[in-house]
Amino acid sequence: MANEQENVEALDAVVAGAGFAGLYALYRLRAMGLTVRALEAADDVGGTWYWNRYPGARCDVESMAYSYSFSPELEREWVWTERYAGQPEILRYLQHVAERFDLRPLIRFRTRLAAAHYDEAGGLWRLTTERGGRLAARFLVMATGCLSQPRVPPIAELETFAGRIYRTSQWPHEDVDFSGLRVGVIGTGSSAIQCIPLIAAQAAHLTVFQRTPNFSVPAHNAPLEPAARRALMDNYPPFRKALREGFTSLLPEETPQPAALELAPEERERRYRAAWEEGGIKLMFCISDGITSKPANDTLVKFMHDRIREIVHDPAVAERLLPRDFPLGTKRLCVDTDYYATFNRPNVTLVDLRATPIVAATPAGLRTSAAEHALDSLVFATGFDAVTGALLAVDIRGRAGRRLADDWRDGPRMYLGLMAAGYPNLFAITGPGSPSVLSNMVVSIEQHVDFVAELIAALGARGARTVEAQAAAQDAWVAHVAEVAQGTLYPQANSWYMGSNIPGKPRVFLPYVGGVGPYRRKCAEIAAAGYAGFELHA
Ligand code: N01
Repeated sequence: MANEQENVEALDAVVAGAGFAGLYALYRLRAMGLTVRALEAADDVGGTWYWNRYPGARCDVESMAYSYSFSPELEREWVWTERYAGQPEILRYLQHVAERFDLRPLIRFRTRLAAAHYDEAGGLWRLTTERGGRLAARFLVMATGCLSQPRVPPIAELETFAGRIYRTSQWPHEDVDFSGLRVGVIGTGSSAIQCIPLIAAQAAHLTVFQRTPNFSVPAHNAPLEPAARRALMDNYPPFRKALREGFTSLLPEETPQPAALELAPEERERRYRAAWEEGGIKLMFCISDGITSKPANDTLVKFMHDRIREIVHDPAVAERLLPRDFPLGTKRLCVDTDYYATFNRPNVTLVDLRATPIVAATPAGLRTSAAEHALDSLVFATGFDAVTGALLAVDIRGRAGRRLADDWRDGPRMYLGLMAAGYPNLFAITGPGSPSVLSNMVVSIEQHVDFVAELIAALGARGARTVEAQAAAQDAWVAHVAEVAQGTLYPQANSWYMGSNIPGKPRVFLPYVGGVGPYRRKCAEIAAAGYAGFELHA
């Protein structure tokens, strides 16, 4: 409904973002009879999977698990083709979901939410888009993603570079052909590790600019075997239940594992080998204490160092590829196809930026403290302002004009990673302090959206108009999130989990490491207790 006088569109709910979270939020809120719109900066649905279309982009969670569970019909009709789905297939899936559930008419594309100010008198969020459009809504659902605010570090004189510049996080839609070209990739995180083998196979020469070497395990991706796929498709409910109730939501079977040092060295090696051969992140989870005990973690690190030395022929290059300054898993474990072997190619050079930092770009390439590297194209795979970046990119102001950016100066503060005290009816899907990036995002997204939808329904049932977190409950949750993290090795790394990749960002562990199943049970208990820790107002 448009209020002609003010030219403000008034709605029950606005959802920011049309990726996995936004699409499901639209589906749920519309089903409750709310008037709802999504604002999406891109010209199509997909979120992460719309933007990150670089060569080799692929999910590191297995495809059958990395999909919605809310619709049995959708589960029956969508046929995943590979063990790990590539970006084009996931994007097609999300486009299919948008069409199948007729969500597109609810989405305003090419529309970025710029500001959200709470109007206390009206009990409304007043929203402004980047192009000056105005809306008003009782509920605002931030489905803006955890890894959606790209970070490109400044490089001196980059404007002088005569070649083309790409960002993995905003890859062009048209085909990029590196044939015959000298390409540089900056970064060695998950995005770089996926695109490096493919760029190396196409380019005349690839120079990898590495600041911190990373751990990566083989994906062993393959087409899904039709009979096994069918068996799972016919029997999804127990599989979904196991994902939801388990600790990680990444692997359906979570049998208890022994502590690393309880095992004889040969048995430990056998387990690590088996996990390596199976592929994917299982290596992290084939012992119980990999992320809590440094001596246990050291055994994983040694195993990985041995594999890297085995794969990479040139011992000097292998040594440069060995991660040494953080425990395995405290930065997101990468999953690759032929990453380390790529450094055996004659057309690939590894530059160690710790030894020889980048000084400046030149018209012909990049100059480090040791040499000039001639490049025709430069690819930034330099990461994101994770978890809080997309939320703080919007000028959010709550009660009495308080600014979220001020309230979060020393780190994000949310109750359950869902709501912030002083910001009524504003929900973050997979916000800071929830399992989010440590979990299977689709599982966590569905849980949060369901929680929010049920909370909104509870408001209606009680005749209440607003809900917000209580400050005391929020403080206790934030302290709990920090305390659980302190019991792990995570704080030992300079990772994006800790905000360390963004200059000036507070050093706070952003996700909740207490486990997906336990977190879900906690949320259910809170709801059953009449939404303990939340304030509901008429
Ligand atoms: O980003 P990153 P990403 N000079 O932050 C380097 C998910 N994801 O886009 O470590 C030189 O991991 C930086 O070096 P350092 C996944 O959760 C999933 O790769 O800061 N280098 C690092 O090497 C992942 O963790 C999938 O020293 C600079 C790299 O850039 C998350 O997204 C695929 C630099 C950034 O790595 C982010 O991954 C892709 C500088 N000034 C992504 N600044 C899958 O599902 C930064 N770097 C498989």
